[in-house]
Amino acid sequence: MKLLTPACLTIALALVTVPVHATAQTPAKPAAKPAAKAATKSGSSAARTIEITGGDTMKFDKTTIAARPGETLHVVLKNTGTMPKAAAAHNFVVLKPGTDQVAFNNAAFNARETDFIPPAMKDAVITSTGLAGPGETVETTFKVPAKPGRYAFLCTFPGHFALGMRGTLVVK
Ligand SMILES: [Cu+2]
Repeated sequence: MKLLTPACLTIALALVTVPVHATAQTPAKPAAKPAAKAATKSGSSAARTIEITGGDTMKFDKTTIAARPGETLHVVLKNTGTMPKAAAAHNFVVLKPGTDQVAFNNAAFNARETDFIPPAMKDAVITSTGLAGPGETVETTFKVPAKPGRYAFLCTFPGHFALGMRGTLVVK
């Protein structure tokens, strides 16, 4: 569903131009995508890479990620959509079991300064990425909990959880 004509979109993009956060996990050059996979990080932990996408339909392409207890996952989220970053960016957030997902999302609505991770509930986060605008990729490397179970993952951009942008990390 396209809400904006291409012309509007261009203008919106020009107006928006959200600076790319210079987090350690975001490439320094927003325009140039790394041609090849980033060189293995020093100390190369045996992280298993999971690629996941999210687009303008506000859904992840994977709703289940299976993992072994305690393994290291490298989740790479690509935003395949075209909507301006301020209107629809995506992130990947894994929550601890027992977290009230609705409450978390309600709190996230007002947490734009912290990429929609509500500071008051950050202890509920197992891992999270930054926000990916159209065509951008964000990633996170984390240790899967040792305890088998089902861990919710979601996008905390306002409205996306309600539209179904969520899934389950199944640890067994
Ligand atoms: Cu999203």
